Amino acid sequence: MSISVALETTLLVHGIPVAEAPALNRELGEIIRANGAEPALIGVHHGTPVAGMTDGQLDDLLAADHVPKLNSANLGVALHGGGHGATTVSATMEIAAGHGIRVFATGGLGGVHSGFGEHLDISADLAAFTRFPVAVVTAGVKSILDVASTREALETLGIPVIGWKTESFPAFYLRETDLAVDATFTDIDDLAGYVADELERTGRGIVIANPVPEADELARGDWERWLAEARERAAGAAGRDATPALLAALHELSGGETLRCNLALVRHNAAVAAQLCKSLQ
Ligand code: PSU
Ligand code: MN
Repeated sequence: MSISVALETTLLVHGIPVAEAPALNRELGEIIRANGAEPALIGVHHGTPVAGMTDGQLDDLLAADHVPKLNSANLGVALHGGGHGATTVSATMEIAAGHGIRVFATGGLGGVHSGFGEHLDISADLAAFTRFPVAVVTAGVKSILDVASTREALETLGIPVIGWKTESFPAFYLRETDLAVDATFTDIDDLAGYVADELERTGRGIVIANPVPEADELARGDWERWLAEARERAAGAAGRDATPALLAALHELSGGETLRCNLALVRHNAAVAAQLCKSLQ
């Protein structure tokens, strides 16, 4: 089995300020190596899907104008067009699976949006779990979403939602919701045994929900205030622009508190993903 832990480029290119991206990428690589695995940053560079982007390739994406955000729908178009592209969870899972990579660390999954008018907006991230055999370590779904509807959608799609040391389905900036996981694991070798069997048995993906560390969680009251303001500020953004616009508005309105929390939970996910990857060897 692959010794690599996948990382995604959308988080770096569209999810945090560009100036923070090279340092976060380096740090995630160090965390993954310190926990016994190898990092593989996934993205599209000059029309080539890359699993294991170099610092120079990431710099090219960060310096380019309008790098498209790729999911399973527009990944092939970007490969055909020959430009750069930042992969979201779905496209990263697709490329990871093609390279035999079984573990992927991200921040938060996309899901069912709320507060954007009357039409549905459901991330391609969810359906990707029904197609690509990758275990994705995530701090739950971004709490900018309709978290309860997202949990139901995961259930509808038959996607296993596993809690790492938690019985509650976490919501990114918040450790707990009143929603449940399908099972809770507290031992990494036990988790690896289940993951290996499940990936092999089904050929589909698994959500590994890993709550943000206690010290980095946001206060619920602050969070609710910032979210309400950010929703107003990002109201003009729709479709693929919605998530980056909301995250950027939150980072600004919170004076960097949501960004600090976001970085902390991604680091934590990288550590757990690397431990899982090591135990899978
Ligand atoms: N996690 C983060 N920040 C992000 C994302 C995840 O901490 O920016 C990205 C992921 O790439 C995820 C995407 O797949 O947001 C979801 O976007 P959408 O809602 O448009 O599907
Ligand atoms: Mn969408």
